[in-house]
Amino acid sequence: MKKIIIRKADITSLDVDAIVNAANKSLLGGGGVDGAIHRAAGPGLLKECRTLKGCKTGEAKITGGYRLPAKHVIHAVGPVWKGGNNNEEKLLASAYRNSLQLALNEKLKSIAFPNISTGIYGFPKEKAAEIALREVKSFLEEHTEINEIIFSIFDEENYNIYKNLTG
Ligand code: AR6
Repeated sequence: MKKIIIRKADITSLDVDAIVNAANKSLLGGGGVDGAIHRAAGPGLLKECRTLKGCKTGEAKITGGYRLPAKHVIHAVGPVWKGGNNNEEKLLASAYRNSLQLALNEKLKSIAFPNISTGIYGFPKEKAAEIALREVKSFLEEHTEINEIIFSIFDEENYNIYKNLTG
């Protein structure tokens, strides 16, 4: 557990090996945390994203960090919540797992996550937090190379949920 850190923070301010973006399938930017990351990184990020040709839901792709303090951005596409019977939970779990696998492949040691899918995409926050924590914990147990996972939390509701779940 000591490798998992819960922080109230704007993810664009974090000096880590990679921040994860809650992107959409186009990977060409949007609102929420995606918009904030693109604004802070500058136009080089969008230029590189255009070369990636999008990304499937539940998967992730990596780019440079450009003007961000973070060295890389891992663009993960979470599911849109459509009531819960459309594989949403599995797809959210894979978005976290695939992001961590990419970080591992690139030998990254510190990774910060936003609360994927819990904003515009409408995934219930408590359920999303349980999935995120479960996936991150089991990945860290299997892969000791990763030093630190930060949950960079923006809203009070998510912050309280994570604090309660991690004691
Ligand atoms: N730092 C950390 N977390 C943030 C920040 C920030 N600067 N800004 C917002 N959040 P959302 P989604 C939190 O809507 O639900 C975009 O248009 C926010 O409080 O950004 O996965 C994409 O292009 C919430 O808890 O992402 C997609 O089309 C969390 O980030 C779509 O939104 C995720 O909220 C993705 O929707």
